[in-house]
Amino acid sequence: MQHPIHIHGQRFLILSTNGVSNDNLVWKDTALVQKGDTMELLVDMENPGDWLIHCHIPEHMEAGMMSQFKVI
Ligand SMILES: [Cu+2]
Repeated sequence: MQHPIHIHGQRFLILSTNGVSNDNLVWKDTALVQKGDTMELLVDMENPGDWLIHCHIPEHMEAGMMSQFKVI
């Protein structure tokens, strides 16, 4: 199972996956996270407001893969 994790209102770089540095740094709003993976992100929090981070798969969102954050 994989999870397309989406962050609303901001952009981010994937710095590493499972401790392995990413040499192809590009701004994203969604990352495809494989089962058991750990990603290190650098999030550009320049867009104020109340935002969501969630998995794009509806069943996963309903199961709780969703959270809110505020940028002030
Ligand atoms: Cu998911």
